[in-house]
Amino acid sequence: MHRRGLGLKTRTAEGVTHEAMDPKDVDIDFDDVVIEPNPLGTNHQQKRPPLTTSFTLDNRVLEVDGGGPEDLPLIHQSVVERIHGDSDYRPISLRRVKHRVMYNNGDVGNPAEGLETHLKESRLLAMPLPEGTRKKIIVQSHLKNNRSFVFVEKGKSYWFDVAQAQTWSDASITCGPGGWTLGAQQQGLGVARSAVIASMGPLRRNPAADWFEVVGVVGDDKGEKVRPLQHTSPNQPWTPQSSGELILYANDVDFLYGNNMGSITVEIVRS
Ligand SMILES: [Ca+2]
Repeated sequence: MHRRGLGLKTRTAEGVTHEAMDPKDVDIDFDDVVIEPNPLGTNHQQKRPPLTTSFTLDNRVLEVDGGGPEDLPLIHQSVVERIHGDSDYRPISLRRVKHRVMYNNGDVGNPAEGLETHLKESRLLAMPLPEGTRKKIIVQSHLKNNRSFVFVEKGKSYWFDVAQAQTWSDASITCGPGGWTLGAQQQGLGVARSAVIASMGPLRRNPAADWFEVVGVVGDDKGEKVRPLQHTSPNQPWTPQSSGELILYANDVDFLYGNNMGSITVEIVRS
C-alpha cells in the first residue's frame, strides 16, 4: 500500500479509536481489523448437502503450464503448516505430486515427494546454514516469534546483515532495527507515560536490549539470547553456545505486541 503511494494512512488494530465511531454509521470493532492469516482456519463452508457438494466442490489440480521437468508446482508454507496442524487436512491434489514449498521470505525449498514428505515430519524443519551462505528472515513486529528456519549450530560463526534505513512502529514511535530509548522519546511521550514505560523496562523479553530492537533466541525464550546488531560484520561474529532454530522478534513486553506495525528484513550469514 505504501509502495503504491495512495496516500492512505495505516494504523494498528489498537490504534483505531472505535469509541469515536457512531455504531449507527459504522459497526467496526477490534476483531474486524485484526487481520492475521491462520493456516488452521476454516477455508470454506465445510458442510453442504451431498448434491450441492458434487456441483460446487472439486479437488484442486496442481500443474505447471509449459514448464520443463524441473518446473515443479509451488505451494506456500502455510499449506504445509496446515497439513501439520490439522490431521483432517490431507489435500488429494498433493498425493504423489512432486512439488516445492515456497517460504514467506521468498525462498523455495528442495523438491518434496507428495504428501508423504510432509507427513513424515511434525513441522517445517529449520535447516543448518552452509558455510559462506546467507538467508533472509522477515521479522514482523506484531509477531512474538518469527521463525527463521535456520538451525544455528553451537560453535559455528555467524553475522547479521541489517539495512539500517528500514523502519517499523511501536504504537506512535517509528524507529529502525535498533529500536528506541526512553531518553530520546521522553519529550514526545510526556512525563506520566514515560514513567509507566520506565517501570515496564525490566519486563521486556530481553531487558538488556532497547525497546523494539530486533533481537533473537535459540529455540525459545528459555534459550540463549542474541542481539544481531552487535554482530553486523564477519569481524564481530556470533558464536552460539547452543544449537537450535533462531527465532527473531521486536523487543517488547509480552502483552504489548498488539500496537506494533511493520516488518524489517534481517539476513543471517554463516562465515
Ligand atoms: Ca508495542
